[in-house]
Amino acid sequence: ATTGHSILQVGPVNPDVQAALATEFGALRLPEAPEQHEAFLDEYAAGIRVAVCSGRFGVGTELMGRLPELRAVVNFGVGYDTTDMAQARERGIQVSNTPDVLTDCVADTALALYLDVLRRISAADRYVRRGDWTAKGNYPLAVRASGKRVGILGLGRIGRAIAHRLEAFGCEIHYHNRRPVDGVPYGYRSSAGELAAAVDVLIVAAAGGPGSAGLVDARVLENLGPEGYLVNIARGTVIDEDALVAALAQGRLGGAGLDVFAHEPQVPAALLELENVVLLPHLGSGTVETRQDMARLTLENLRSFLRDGALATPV
Ligand code: 8YV
Repeated sequence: ATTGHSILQVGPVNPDVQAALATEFGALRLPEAPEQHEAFLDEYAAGIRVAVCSGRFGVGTELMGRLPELRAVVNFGVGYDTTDMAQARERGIQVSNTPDVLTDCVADTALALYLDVLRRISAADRYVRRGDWTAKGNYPLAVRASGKRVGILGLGRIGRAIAHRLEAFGCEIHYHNRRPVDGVPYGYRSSAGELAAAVDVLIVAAAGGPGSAGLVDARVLENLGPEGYLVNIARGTVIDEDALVAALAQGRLGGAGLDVFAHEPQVPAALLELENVVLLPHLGSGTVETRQDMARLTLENLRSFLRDGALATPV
């Protein structure tokens, strides 16, 4: 009763997970083309009890509404903002993610962006490759990265790992979170705007989803100012992307390091022109070791649910 068409793969997933789903679990796969969804769901929806998804492809409102027997959503990744959590809660559908195993790599990525955008590492690399070092001489001076005042927006597991790393750089850490966190030596600020006003660099590490959409708006960016920097390793939706692009294009923000965007894999064209912006293709957790751990944890959740009806790491 546990396999054979009761499991649905939604969107592309990690290759190890995909292989296990196909061979061990006989999972169905939602067709890639949206125009094929209706016919597919008419045929299979009634039997589906578990959905496995990842990244941009979650179990959204419409799809969840089409799966009357759905009992669990197993998400590869710590963020589950593409799954309709309100409906899941209402219908008693359990949801799991892959916390902890990716914390270090995502925090490392935040630090890489932090160092890159302040010290202009990627831009300087382009300078060398273009032959500008010989043609134009020394590269313009950058901004000191050690000892800065840094604001962490969202002091969860990843935010704390980022803060911990920045302590070693002699940074003064402030944070904003839905509620103050007990037992941390960092200064709490009661809003994103207040946090931005108090720091040189704002690092976004908040969960995505409806609760944080547009949290970093034009006002927050204004508080950060032309000497301020922004790093985002969370979700593109946490920032008003149009406001960010406008602020960067008009020099009202010092620079930005971005691993995530509002409409991935689309990156606003205006950003491609800017030397003070570092752009990454959502690779925060993207190392061999971490993706293996995430795959293992995803399958552990699936097996645990099929065996006991309980997920290993429910959200
Ligand atoms: C993605 C992530 O899940 O964990 C998250 O929330 O954003 C990433 O690890 C990964 O890119 C797979 O889509």
